[in-house]
Amino acid sequence: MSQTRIPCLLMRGGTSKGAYFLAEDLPSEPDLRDKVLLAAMGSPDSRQIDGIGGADSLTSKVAIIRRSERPGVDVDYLFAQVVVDQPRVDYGQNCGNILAGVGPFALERGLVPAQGEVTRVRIFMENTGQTATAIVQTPQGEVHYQGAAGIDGVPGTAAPVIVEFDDIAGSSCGALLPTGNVLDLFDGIEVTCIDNGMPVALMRAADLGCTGYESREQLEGDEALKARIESIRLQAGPLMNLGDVTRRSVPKMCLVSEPAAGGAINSRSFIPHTCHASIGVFGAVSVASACLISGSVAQGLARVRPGRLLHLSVEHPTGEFTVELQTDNGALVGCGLLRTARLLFDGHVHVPGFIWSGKNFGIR
Ligand code: NQM
Repeated sequence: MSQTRIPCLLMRGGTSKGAYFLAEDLPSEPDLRDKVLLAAMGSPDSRQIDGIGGADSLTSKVAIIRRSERPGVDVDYLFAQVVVDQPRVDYGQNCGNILAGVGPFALERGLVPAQGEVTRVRIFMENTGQTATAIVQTPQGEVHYQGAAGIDGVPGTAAPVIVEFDDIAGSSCGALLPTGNVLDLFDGIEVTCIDNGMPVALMRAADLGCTGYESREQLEGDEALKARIESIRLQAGPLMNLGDVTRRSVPKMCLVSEPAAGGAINSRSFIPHTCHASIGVFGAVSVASACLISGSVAQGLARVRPGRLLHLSVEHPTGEFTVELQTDNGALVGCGLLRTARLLFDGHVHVPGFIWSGKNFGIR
């Protein structure tokens, strides 16, 4: 046999899609593992024609999961962004959408037993060193995928996966406001740099000559705008403690404007070079958090009712994303959100044997 068969579940997690692996089914050596992931997804190639990736950064994602040895944690989850058109796998960011499939995967693979109507799965997120709890529907002792929960950006409805976070401030940058300022000035544009789960640089859409309500395609096609945003990103990255971000997928860049559909704020996010079809999970948490920070570019535009438990609707190109924020004396103390996930395919992905001959070459 000239190919190596690797057990893999293909799952939709929130508004993303990815390949989910048990860590033990992949090579343990990181460089070899990256070669295997690139081959599995079909990168580098803008069409990913020779792999199972979907030729879009939102569908070229991988979750690597193992049983955890940490106290009070069920599984460790490492997120890998397989770059579509470059031979590169990026571990420098987390993904909250793919996270939504980690609880179901852990149950499917027997890493966690079903506990009743719902099962709480404690997940250590290796990319940022933080912990989340996913609440998965498990009536009759198995994962239930059908249900009535809808999320914008995904057709139809499915079973809810509630995800709760302990404390995700400064996940990658070390502080909620990593530059030490609420506002920074780059190329004459006021920017709020924030990290509540995801490093994001927020700008007022109007300051960049946009309405903020443009379609993804319109923004994608505006090369001059993208160049201005990239210039700001390259300056913001080092000040956010991310170092040189030329080849990194963070910080995400987000244009904000007043809500247009009854939400708290309107957004268009670049992740970082293409415009998101909706908005990333942690990206939305960071944008919602900025709405509460006095003097931020978001606060002046946002409509937020005061309270300790807030539901902030972040509008995006295909609808909205509601983030639950818990506050205490004005400080953020926790957050949660609703996602759905669905198992799409359970099988083996095949990679050429010359890339990796596998642990049990040809016998799985
Ligand atoms: O922000 C896209 C996505 C993401 C990441 C990206 C995400 C998050 O929509 O937590 O979910 O920002 O590259 O999957």
